[in-house]
Amino acid sequence: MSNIDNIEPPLIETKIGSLHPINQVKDFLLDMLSDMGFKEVHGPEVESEDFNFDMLNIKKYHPARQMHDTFYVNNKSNLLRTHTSPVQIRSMLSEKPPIAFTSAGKVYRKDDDATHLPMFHQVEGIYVDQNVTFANLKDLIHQILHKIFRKNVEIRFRPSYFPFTEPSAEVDILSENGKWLEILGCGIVNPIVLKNCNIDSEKYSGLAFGLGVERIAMLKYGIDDIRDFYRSNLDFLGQFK
Ligand code: 2NL
Repeated sequence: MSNIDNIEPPLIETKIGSLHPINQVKDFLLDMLSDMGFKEVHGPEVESEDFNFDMLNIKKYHPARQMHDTFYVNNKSNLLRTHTSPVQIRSMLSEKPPIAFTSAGKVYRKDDDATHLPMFHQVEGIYVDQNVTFANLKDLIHQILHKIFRKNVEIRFRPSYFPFTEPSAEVDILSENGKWLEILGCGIVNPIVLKNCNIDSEKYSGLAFGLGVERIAMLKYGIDDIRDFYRSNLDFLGQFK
């Protein structure tokens, strides 16, 4: 009586996964920068103090060096990178200008609240050539932000300070409710950093920028708690398919 043809497998509901929203935004940024001629470079997440700090003109007693910001391993000689800049430093030591690099990935800082996490993702870019000016930087940042947000989004450059750029600026966008929101940091590469990489700072100049991927994703999708990205809640993550 039994016939093998009558046997059917049980119906199993399958859920199709998708790329995490942070990786979607990261890949979007890297693809856009790749189209503009930036080459992605890679490096380690465990760094030396030298590449993470000294080479970037962050001197021994700079506040960013204090133990409360940085996760040290092996009693202080190594650390978890606090930004992706050391990847670009390594690449500048092995390739001569003109260069245009992007570096992206996880970075670590001792932070933990609704807008800061001990691990977040950064995308950085650096371009070093003859006659690179602040006008080139402004133009590039405008192009980037118009691609990420509305075509005519309003942007403002605010003077700021980073040890590795001079001059430095933070860039804000005007949100729908009329508030200025900080979106990225940038500047002209400090000649000290070029010299540290054996690049002639009389002949060459550079522009650089760095942005937080979680921050861009929060602004793009209107999310106000950064921790939502890492709760592994499939109802939340499923919205970004
Ligand atoms: C921020 C600001 C920034 C850079 C990153 C950079 C890298 C090298 C040399 C000089 Cl190798 N500068 N990167 C420059 C300015 C700002 O990031 O707020 N990031 C989340």
